[in-house]
Amino acid sequence: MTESDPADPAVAMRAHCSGHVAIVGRPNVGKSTLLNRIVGHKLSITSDRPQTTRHRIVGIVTRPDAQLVFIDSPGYQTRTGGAMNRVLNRTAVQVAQDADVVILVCDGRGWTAADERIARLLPTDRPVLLAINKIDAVDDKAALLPLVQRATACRAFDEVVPISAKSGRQVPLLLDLCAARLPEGPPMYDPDSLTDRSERFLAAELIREKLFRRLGEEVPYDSTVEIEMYEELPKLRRIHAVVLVEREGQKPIVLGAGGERIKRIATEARQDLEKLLGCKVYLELFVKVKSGWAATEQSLRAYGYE
Ligand SMILES: Nc1nc2c(ncn2[C@@H]2O[C@H](COP(=O)(O)OP(=O)(O)OP(=O)(O)O)[C@@H](O)[C@H]2O)c(=O)[nH]1
Ligand SMILES: [Mg+2]
Repeated sequence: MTESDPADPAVAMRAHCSGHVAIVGRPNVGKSTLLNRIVGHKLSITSDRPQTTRHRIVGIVTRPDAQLVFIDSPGYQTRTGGAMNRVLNRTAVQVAQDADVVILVCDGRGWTAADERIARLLPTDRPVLLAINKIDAVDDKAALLPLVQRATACRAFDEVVPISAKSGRQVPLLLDLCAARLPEGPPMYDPDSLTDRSERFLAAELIREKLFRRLGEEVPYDSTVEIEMYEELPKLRRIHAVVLVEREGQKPIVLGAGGERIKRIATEARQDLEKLLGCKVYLELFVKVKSGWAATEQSLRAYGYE
């Protein structure tokens, strides 16, 4: 492990570096889990369902020698789809194009045709690192060798690093390999900043995470969350939020029997938010039907999807 030590003369002599590191890959490989592990806070929502992330999420790491600005992206869809898929794919490609360094994340349990298509889409004029994630779930480590061979057959990688975003294994090494490839420059953000996203945005995202974790098949994909009121008081946040669903029949699913499911969703989101913000949160959650909220790129923009 090559964690940087500011007392090390080689590190002390290097000029300060800063830049953007894109985290890209197909859905569900652990990109958001990796971002959260790197930053040490839950900034990006995660679930065991594909297409959980819908926005670019910034996570900032400030060290004595470098400031690394990581950008989590929506999982790149290789099947064709509607307006949401187009918007998500555009974001994923843009994130890689705007970065100084790219981390392509794949699942150590197998390299797929979807991984290959994404690998070929990535820029060829800047460093691309392959992070083989979920190695905690790979019993036979020898099976990683054919995966590396298949991955490197479709493009060159600057480094190949097996990691576990879940346990944190080899994540410090990945961080150092990224830092070593950033251009010289001063910090871009205040050293205390963790993200460029507002509390209001993070609150909506944490609620959306609970929809993904608590609701069955299609409802999370047909939902979004809007913050109707966000009041910032000393050591307290008062929030009114609405879960928007596509169809009338989805409303009782979100509510659950006697409103028990929405209550649980609100409680879990509130607890996560209190942990992230370090203050008390009052959260009131409602559900409304808004047909067609995701039908077109224009309507998606109205709900904050770039
Ligand atoms: N065993 C294991 N599971 C992991 C690891 N990293 C992530 N996961 C799990 O993989 C699932 C997907 O993780 P996410 O971080 O949401 O994946 P993602 O790539 O951001 O997914 P999208 O946003 O949908 O593209 C979750 O159930 C995670 O807990 C890991 O290192 N080991
Ligand atoms: Mg994600």
